[in-house]
Amino acid sequence: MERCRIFYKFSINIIVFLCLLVASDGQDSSQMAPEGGFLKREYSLTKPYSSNGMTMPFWDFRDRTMLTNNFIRLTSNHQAEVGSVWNKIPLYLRDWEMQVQFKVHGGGRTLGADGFAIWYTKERMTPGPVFGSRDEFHGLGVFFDTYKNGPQAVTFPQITAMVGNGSVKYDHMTDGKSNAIGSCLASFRNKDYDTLVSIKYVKETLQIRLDIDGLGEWRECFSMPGVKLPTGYFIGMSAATGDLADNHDLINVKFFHMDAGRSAEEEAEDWSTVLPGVSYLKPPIDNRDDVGSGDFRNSSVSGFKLFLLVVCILLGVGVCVVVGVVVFQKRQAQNRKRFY
Ligand SMILES: *[C@@H]1O[C@H](CO)[C@@H](O)[C@H](O)[C@H]1NC(C)=O
Ligand SMILES: [Ca+2]
Repeated sequence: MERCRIFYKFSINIIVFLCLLVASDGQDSSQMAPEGGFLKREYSLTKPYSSNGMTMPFWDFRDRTMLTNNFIRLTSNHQAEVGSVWNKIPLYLRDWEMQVQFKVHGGGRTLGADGFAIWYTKERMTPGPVFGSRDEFHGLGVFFDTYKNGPQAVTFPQITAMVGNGSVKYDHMTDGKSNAIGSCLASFRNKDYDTLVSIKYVKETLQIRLDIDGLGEWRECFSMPGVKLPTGYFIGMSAATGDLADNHDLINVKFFHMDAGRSAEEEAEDWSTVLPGVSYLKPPIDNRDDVGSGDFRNSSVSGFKLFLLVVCILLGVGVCVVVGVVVFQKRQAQNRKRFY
């Protein structure tokens, strides 16, 4: 009888554990490793960010940036602030994907400013006029622009991306549109749910996807082939406020090395001297103001999880029946013993 009870408890524990595992579909799976992706801890930024509140192992920060237990605040909801975090280790991987969970929120119900940027650049830790960081940069800038500076009739916020070669300036008067390699509208301010962006750079194609509707799926902002970015640059994030302001918070950064199936010769090539740029002379901008419908982020997983859930329930029912029968039989046997 005692052995039976222990077995019963053990089985229930296993089942509860399995079911919890299957059911815990929220936070974690939203940033599961993409197919062919390997998490690189030294380029990621996850909680706890810091053991002492002052330093982070792989990242530096400056200006108004503030570390808390649950987020990194690049700027707070005050006028004329800048802040940034920068990774310390030059990145020598050619194919990667970066998933960033962020939160932009402030008192202005419809208006905030100026936005934040995610960088992959030669320069680091240099404040300036482009979302809190320097202009005439070498490399990639992805801008989450919440304030319309230019006269063009478009809705905001919008996301634009630019590849700089060190001599091109970010164009504030067109909100970066005049030299953008792609853009899309994206309403990411003041959301109650998680907002995420994926920046994927594999085989010289830059793809930007968003999960900002609380649906747990990626939809494409834009995709651009022929983007040349050398290795050896730095990852960073910066933000700025102006007359209007917002809290610009980073929740986490998950960085994956992507297996692009490159040949050994390709792997051996030195890509640190490549000039940043785009193969196309006239990049097709303005063609993607509407974000397309994306694939379900977890679709392949959902099927598997459903299967696990069914197995889990069947297992639970099975064990309950077996244990019930065993207990019943033992009771019967004991009753019989008592009678005779
Ligand atoms: C950078 O790009 C601009 C615009 O495409 C071009 O005019 C300039 O010559 C380039 N500079 C370098 C150093 O390649
Ligand atoms: Ca702007």
